[in-house]
Amino acid sequence: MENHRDTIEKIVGLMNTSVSWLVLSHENPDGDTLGCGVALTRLGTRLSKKAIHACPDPCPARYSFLFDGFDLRVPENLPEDFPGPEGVVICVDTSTSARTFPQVSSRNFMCPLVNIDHHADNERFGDVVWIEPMASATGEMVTELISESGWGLRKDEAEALYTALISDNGGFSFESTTLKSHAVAMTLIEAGVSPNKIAEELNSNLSEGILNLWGRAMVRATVFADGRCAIFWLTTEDFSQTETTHDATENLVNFLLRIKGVKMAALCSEMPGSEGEKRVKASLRALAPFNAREVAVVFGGGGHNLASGCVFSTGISEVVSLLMKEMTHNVSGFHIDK
Ligand SMILES: [Mn+2]
Repeated sequence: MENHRDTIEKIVGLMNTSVSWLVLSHENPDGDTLGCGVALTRLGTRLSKKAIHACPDPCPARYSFLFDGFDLRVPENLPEDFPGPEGVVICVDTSTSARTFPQVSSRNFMCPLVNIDHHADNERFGDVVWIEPMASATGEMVTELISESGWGLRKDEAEALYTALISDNGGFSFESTTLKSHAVAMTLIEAGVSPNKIAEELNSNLSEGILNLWGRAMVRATVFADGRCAIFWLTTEDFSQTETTHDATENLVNFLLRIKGVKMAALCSEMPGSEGEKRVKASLRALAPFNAREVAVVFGGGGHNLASGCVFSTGISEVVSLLMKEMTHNVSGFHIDK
């Protein structure tokens, strides 16, 4: 197997020789994919590349502070002539090509495609593929890439990467956090990041509507499977009546893991579907050694062992009971010391 340093060298070489970079974030973007995208496009612009950052969905309000003076393009489809034969396409934090623009699946580019990600189930699309399942965020990897490159790291780039890092590892609190996560933070703080400033940007940006939405979920919190699992849900009416959108639920599911004894949690939310048809998205979280991905996979989803998701086209009450059954089944095989 190829050494990861060789892969980094290959990616740095490609980025150096390319005149244009197209950086792609995944659908329903989170802090990790957006932070990495912002850092790379700012870096590209600093290196006199033509750098564009695009995403199939708009940026949630809580990450808008990252985009001061820089654009996130949200096109229906990517321009056909960009980045062109002398360019490079870089997908960040994107486990499957279906989670980004259709051109990635159809390989409709005249230039190489680089895939940088930390999802263990990444389908390894692209010409140069770098996957580190041990990284707590793709931001960890992009920081390493830039550190190895000799390009230096400007403060605003480091702030975007620090945002990526802490939004994916829960401010160094998740199981995925390692010594390396902290070493990367040191690199970013050395480049001028104020941890307090970024934490404030991320944490102190709620609205009355978001609190009301969360309240609706929380009053429905249901503990089951001998206290090991918990679930709650939100309907389209909950979103419309609180004037919120689905991105107000990012990390909401983690609240359930704060119930003492709960090892696996799920949030089910109704999403607006086409032609009035309802879709339900489930976000699952687990504490090791429990495995949220195993449950998501049963319903055609995927993700990390401790954070996964799946989408249903059945009604929400059916989704809740299906998940309760599967989660109960999944955790019942475990015997853990209390
Ligand atoms: Mn990530």
